[in-house]
Order: sequence, then C-alpha cells, then structure tokens
Amino acid sequence: MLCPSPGLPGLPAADRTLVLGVVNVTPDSFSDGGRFFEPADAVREGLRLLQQGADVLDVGGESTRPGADRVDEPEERRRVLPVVVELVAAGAVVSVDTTRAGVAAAALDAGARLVNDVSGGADPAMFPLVAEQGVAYVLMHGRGPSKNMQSRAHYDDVVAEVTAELGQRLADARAAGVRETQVVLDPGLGFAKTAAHNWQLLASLEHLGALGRPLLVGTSRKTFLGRLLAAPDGSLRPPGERDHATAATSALAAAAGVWAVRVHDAGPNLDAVRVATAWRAAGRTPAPIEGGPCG
Ligand code: PMM
Repeated sequence: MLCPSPGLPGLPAADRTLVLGVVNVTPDSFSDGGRFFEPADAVREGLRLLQQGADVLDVGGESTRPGADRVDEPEERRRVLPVVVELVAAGAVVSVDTTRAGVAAAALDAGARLVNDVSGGADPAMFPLVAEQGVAYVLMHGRGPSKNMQSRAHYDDVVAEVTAELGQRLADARAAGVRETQVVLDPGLGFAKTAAHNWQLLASLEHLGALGRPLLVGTSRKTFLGRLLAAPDGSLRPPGERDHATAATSALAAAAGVWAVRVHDAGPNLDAVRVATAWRAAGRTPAPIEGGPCG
C-alpha cells in the first residue's frame, strides 16, 4: 500500500490524496492551449481551481506536449512569475512546472513551494538548487525532450523499466545532495509512453511505491483517455471532454494511495479522491511496503 499523506517540506499534510490544479500559461498546451496565456486569465483560472478545492496550483510556462518547441528562459520567466506572485498573494500553495533551475529559483523566490520537473533533473543546476533550498521536488520519469519523446516509447517491461530508471534518478538526486524526504516520484504518463504503457503503469502504482517515495500521477485529459473514448469513426474524444474519465483515473490512483493527482478541473477530481479515501478507509488495510513512507 502507498501512503497518501507523508510530510513533505512546506506542503500541506492531508488525510487524502492531494489535488494539484494545472495553470498552463502557454499558447500551445494540448489540453487548454492559449486559454490562460494572458497573466490575468491564468490568475483567474488559478482562483477558480482554488475555489473548487485544489490543494496546490501548478503553474507552468512551457508546453510539454509531444512535438512542442522549447521557449527561451526569459520568455518562460515572463509567463510564469507574475502568475506565481499573484497566486501566492491570494494565499495559494504554488508549484512551478519547469525544467529550468533558473526559472525554479525565481519562482521559489516569489513564494512557490514545490518544483515540478518533468525532465527529472536534466538541467545540471536543478538538483543542487533543490538540495540547497530544501523544497519538495517532483522527479518525473521521461526519456528526454518532449519534441521527439514518443520515438523512445520502447519497453520490454514498462513497469520494471520505469521503476528502475526512476530509482536511478532518485539515486542521482541524492548524490547531488537532495534529501530523499524532499522527493515525490511520477511515472510520467504520456511522456515516452504509449497508451498501453500508461494503462500498465496506472495499474501497477504499488510497484513504483517500492522505491519508498510518495507518487504524483498526471492523467488529466491525456491522449490515452481520448483514444479510450474515441468515437466509432476513430476520432479521439477532444481534450475538453475527457474530465469524467480523468476523475475515474484519479479515483483509481487515490485508491492505490498516491500522494497527489495533477488535474485541469479540480472539483470532480476532489470528489473522486474523497470517494477513494472513504473506500480505502472502509476496506482491509494491507501491510505497508517495507521502507515506504508509511513503513
Ligand atoms: N503532464 C504534463 C505537464 N506536467 N507534470 C507532472 N509531474 N506529471 C505529468 O504527468 C505532467 C506534468 C502535461 O499535461 P498539460 O500539458 O496538460 O499540463
């Protein structure tokens, strides 16, 4: 069993899986591209998610969809920082979704409390920054830049390989001075993964729990849900119509005991997490994984 509520530095403890609300300050994210590109719109979206009950707001300024081009660092800062400042001022717990240590450092200065790094520490300055600041850090599995990541979606045993690769990055982070207690692990659904890989990982979260760290899972509006819900003519269900399926995956992940789910629509996912929490509480409690956060 995974433990949903370990103490992570600077973050709220809860008796349930946390809900991270996504605020993409980008013109080109697959799920909400362009809707919140203006800082005022992004702040309004963050406040809407807070109103719905999001525990943390995850603010990002660079799209990670397959094939996306990178933005330069000044532009990423220009997008993210004003939104972080305003949401922190509004009382939100803010996470910064960035692969750049410079952007992470500026966001932490502005009051962010969590660094969400989809590159798993590709920037050589990232682990030292996280170590020095002592903040909570999401280390996500991927296999290199988003631009051509789907060409690397080859596994003999996706669960074993993602677990081993994440374990190696966790060891690298520790070697750079990051304390294990700062780290949340994320299997990186959709990042160098096919739909089948995503489903296998979602069905095997306990295996990742053997690494002894809390987990974050991001399924929200992703293409594997669009494919599952495709119309008879094969056309994918559009991203904006994948929220019911997202809530179902959030319930499954919360039932498995993940620390947090990252979602675009907080309300239904918070309900889903609450259902899963009640379900867990009413059921048999298996022994915790040895060495895991509850063990
Ligand atoms: N997915 C996206 C962006 N950031 N961060 C983490 N930790 N895990 C994810 O699965 C993840 C992420 C892509 O989704 P978006 O473009 O809708 O934000």
